[in-house]
Amino acid sequence: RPRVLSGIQPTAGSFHLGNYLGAVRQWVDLQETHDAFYMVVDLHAITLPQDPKELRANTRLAAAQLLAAGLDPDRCTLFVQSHVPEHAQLAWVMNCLTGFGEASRMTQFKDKSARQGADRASVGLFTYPILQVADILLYQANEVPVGEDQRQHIELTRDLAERFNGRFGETFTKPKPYILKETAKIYDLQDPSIKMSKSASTPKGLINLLDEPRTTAKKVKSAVTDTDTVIRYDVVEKPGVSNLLTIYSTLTGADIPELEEKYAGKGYGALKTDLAEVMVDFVTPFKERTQQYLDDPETLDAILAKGAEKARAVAAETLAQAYERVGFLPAK
Ligand code: AQP
Repeated sequence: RPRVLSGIQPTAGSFHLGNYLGAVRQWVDLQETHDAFYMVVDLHAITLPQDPKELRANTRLAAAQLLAAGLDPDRCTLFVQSHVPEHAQLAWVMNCLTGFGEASRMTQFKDKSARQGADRASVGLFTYPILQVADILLYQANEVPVGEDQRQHIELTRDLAERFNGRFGETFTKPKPYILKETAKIYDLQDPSIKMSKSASTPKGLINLLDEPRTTAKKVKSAVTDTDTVIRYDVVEKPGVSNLLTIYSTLTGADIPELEEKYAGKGYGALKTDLAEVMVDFVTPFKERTQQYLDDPETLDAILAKGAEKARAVAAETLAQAYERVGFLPAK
């Protein structure tokens, strides 16, 4: 089976709809066909300041949401990044192979550090894509299911795999991004020119899966569309409506032309009312299932411990090989 690896940050508490449609949903599907490794990336989370208690609680919460979304610990390996120390260890080697200018070109760093104020951004935020390189290469992943915003980091991973292999001998698999065109970028409901994001979206533009379902319905109903009334998929002329159609189509399985036909002549109100209902039907059981996992932290921690053990077996082997190739003296 080909292998996939991906991760999600525990920082926001609730996952948002962009995280789910852009990434997590694909993770659930891929566990059926791939040898799948998924992790809650707490090392990445501390690139921005975190309250320790909240970070710990949010890490469990992220794992609970992944299980609620449909990850099955018997079909995939689910773990917490800091439980596998090899991530930080390989990251150091990768840091030393990356050019400063190369790292400076990462657009996510530019965006996030600009938002923070350049002086306050940490060195960790700067090298975060390189930790991500290590995350992926440790598992020799063939594919990495992510949203469009991560494409540049997968490119960097490919470059560094090639560089390491060229310099030290064939060691790492060169991974490919797994990005579904339709859901690669879910947009903010109030400003469909930007991606839905926990840090850049306003509360009304961001659908948190753990919000009260009533709140979610309200946000869908007040989504920005345009002054026209025609329901047509057209990302350039009608970004707001197109975003709603994408969400509707992915959550229900109805294809977009079918939806255009269904709502022909009906106006935006009808589309939004129905989509609000679809969303409520989706988030209500999701929220309940998440709570069930949170109510039983022992089971949750046991799942994560078993996942870490499985992940470590793979990661330790890759790291040992990389360390040997680099020329580190083996410890006796
Ligand atoms: N709007 C989106 N559309 C499609 N995919 C998205 N992803 C995030 N936003 C969208 C994908 O979700 C996965 C997890 O991302 P993350 O751990 O980077 O989550 P995050 O940082 O919490 O996501 P945000 O909201 O994008 O955070 P900020 O605002 O900090 O940048 C990834 O695969 C990502 O592509």
